[in-house]
Amino acid sequence: MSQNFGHFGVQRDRLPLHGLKIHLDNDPRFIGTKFRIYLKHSGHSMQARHNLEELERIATRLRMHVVDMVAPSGQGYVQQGLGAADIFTSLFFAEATIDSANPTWPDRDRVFLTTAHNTAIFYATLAERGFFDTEQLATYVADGSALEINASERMGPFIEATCGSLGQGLSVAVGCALAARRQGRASRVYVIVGDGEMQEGQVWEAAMFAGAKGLANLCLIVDYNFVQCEGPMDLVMSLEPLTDKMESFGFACQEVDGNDIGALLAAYDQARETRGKASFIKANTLMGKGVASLEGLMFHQLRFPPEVAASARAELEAQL
Ligand SMILES: Cc1ncc(C[n+]2csc(CCOP(=O)(O)OP(=O)(O)O)c2C)c(N)n1
Ligand SMILES: [Mg+2]
Repeated sequence: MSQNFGHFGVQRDRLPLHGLKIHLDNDPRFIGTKFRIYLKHSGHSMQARHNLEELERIATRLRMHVVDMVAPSGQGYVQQGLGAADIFTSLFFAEATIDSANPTWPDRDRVFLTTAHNTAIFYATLAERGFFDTEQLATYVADGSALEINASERMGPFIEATCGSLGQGLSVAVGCALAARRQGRASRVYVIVGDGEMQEGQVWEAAMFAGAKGLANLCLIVDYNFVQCEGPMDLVMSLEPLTDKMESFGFACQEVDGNDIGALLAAYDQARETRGKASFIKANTLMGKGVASLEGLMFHQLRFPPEVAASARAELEAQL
C-alpha cells in the first residue's frame, strides 16, 4: 500500500547513515547501567542530568508532542521534528547548562536553532524543559498563538535569536561565542543548522570567522537529514565532502549517528575537551525517526492525516 504523504519526496531506504556507534558499556564516561556522570562548570545545579534510558524516554515524549502538535493542521514539519528529537534531547536535557527559572542568566550556555521552522520539536523541548507550560503546545500555529511556525524572540528570552531567514543564525552564535570568550565566561554556544541551510553563503562566512578565531566554545551541529525544500540534498546540491570542508575552515570535526543519544553525548564531550578550535558535529538523522511507517520518508512538509497521526501516536506511546 502506498500512502500519499506530500507533494514531493522519495523513500529513503538505502541511504547510508555514516553513524559512529559508541558502545556505552565500554565507555569509561558511563558507569554501570549507563549512568552518565558528568559535571560541567564545576558544581552547577542548573543542568538536568539523566541516564540514557531516561533520555530516550524523554525523546519519545518529545516525539509524541510533535505528532500531537502537527496533527490538527494535517500537514507540517513532522519528519524533521521526529528526526531531530535526539539532538534536542541530548542538548537540552543533558549537555547545555541552562536554567528555565532564569533564562537570561549571563553564564548560561546558548542553544540556537537556526532552522527556525523546525518548531514543533523545539517548542516541545522548551516546554518539557520547563520554559513554559506544556499545555500551551496545543496552540501550536493557531491564529494568535505565541507558538508561531517560525520561532522568534517575541516568544520569550529563551529563544536566543530570531532565525527564520536561513543562514543567519550561525553569525549571531559566533558573535555570542566571541563575546563569552572576551568576557571570560564559561558559557558554551551550541548551534543547530540544517543541511540545506548549510548551502547559504553567510554560513561559510561565519564558519570562516569561527575557524580563524579558534572559537573553542562554539559547537556547530548540522542536522543532516538529507532533505531540503526541493528534495534530497544530493540531487539539489551536495555539501560533500562536508567534514573535509569544515576541517579546512579550522573546525575539529566529528560525524555521528544523530539518532544515537549516547553518541551525541560523547561527541559533545569531545567538543568540550577540544582546545583552540571550534567544533563541528555532522549529526546524521533519519527523517521520521521513531515511527516505522514514517522513517525515511523524505518530505519537507509531510501531509499528516488524522489516521496516520493516530497510529504514529500509538506507536510512540508503546515505546515509553
Ligand atoms: C533565506 C531563506 N531562504 C528560504 C527559506 C525557505 N525555507 C524554509 S525551510 C527550507 C528548507 C531548509 O532545509 P534544511 O536546512 O535542510 O532544513 P530541514 O527542514 O531539512 O530541517 C527553506 C528553503 C528560508 N526560510 N530562508
Ligand atoms: Mg535538511
